[in-house]
Amino acid sequence: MRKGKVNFLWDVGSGVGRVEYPHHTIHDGNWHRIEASRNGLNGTISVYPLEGSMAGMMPTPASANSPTTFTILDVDQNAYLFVGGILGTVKKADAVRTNTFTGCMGETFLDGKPIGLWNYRERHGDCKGCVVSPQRSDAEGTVQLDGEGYSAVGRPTRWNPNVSSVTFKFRTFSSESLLMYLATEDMKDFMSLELSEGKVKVNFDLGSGVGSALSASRHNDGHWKSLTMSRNKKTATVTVVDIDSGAEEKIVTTSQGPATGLNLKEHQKIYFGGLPTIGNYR
Ligand SMILES: [Ca+2]
Repeated sequence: MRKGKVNFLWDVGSGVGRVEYPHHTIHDGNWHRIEASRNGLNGTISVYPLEGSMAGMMPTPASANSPTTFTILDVDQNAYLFVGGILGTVKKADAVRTNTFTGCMGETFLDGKPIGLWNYRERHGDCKGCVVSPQRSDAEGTVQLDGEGYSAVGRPTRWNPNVSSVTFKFRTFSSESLLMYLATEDMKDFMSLELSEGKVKVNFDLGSGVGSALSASRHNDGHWKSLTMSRNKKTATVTVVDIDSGAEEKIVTTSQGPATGLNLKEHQKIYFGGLPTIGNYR
């Protein structure tokens, strides 16, 4: 960032290419999304304002070319990726003028792969990381939860206590989180879907004892997952599909005792992505 403007610099071995995004400054306290791509000698940068008066405005991408000859960026497994600053001990390209950053960053991707900003090898300064960064809203009828909020939906009007079916997508690096929760007023009947050490955990009780299962693999790898839970009386099946790879994991569990119905009343809510801080939960 130079005087609030985002600069993208690259060198594939034949000289520095540089492009500045000219249309917005980003040091206004609002969240922005920066997209930088390089194809051969050509570098392109776009800045999407996510908040403030320009929120939602589509960017006009800015491009430039670096000097000719080399077009391949040689990066191997020993290369470091620095985010928000460079260690003083590392030799940086002369063209890069700044080596620190003050502010918040989140939702970082390299070549389409998410980078967990708390999964670092070394850290300097007292930054604890930002828990929340805003999302661009996309499909209608979709709620995006960013780590602070939760969503409560009313029980569907037509409710068959003997069967449950729910599908949603999630994407997270968090190892412990609540994906879905519902319970009757007396808390005898309940159902929850959680991440525990990154593994998907289902728990439910229809009034006569718990059924519980935990996935073998972790699903907090920052990739989009599609989760489907379907219950027929005492048996619940949870399927988690990695949307990119298509890899599927299925867990099945049966609850104890004779009860077969999840007797949620019409006014009771189903929670996604967290719970209100006031209340009694099981
Ligand atoms: Ca029941």
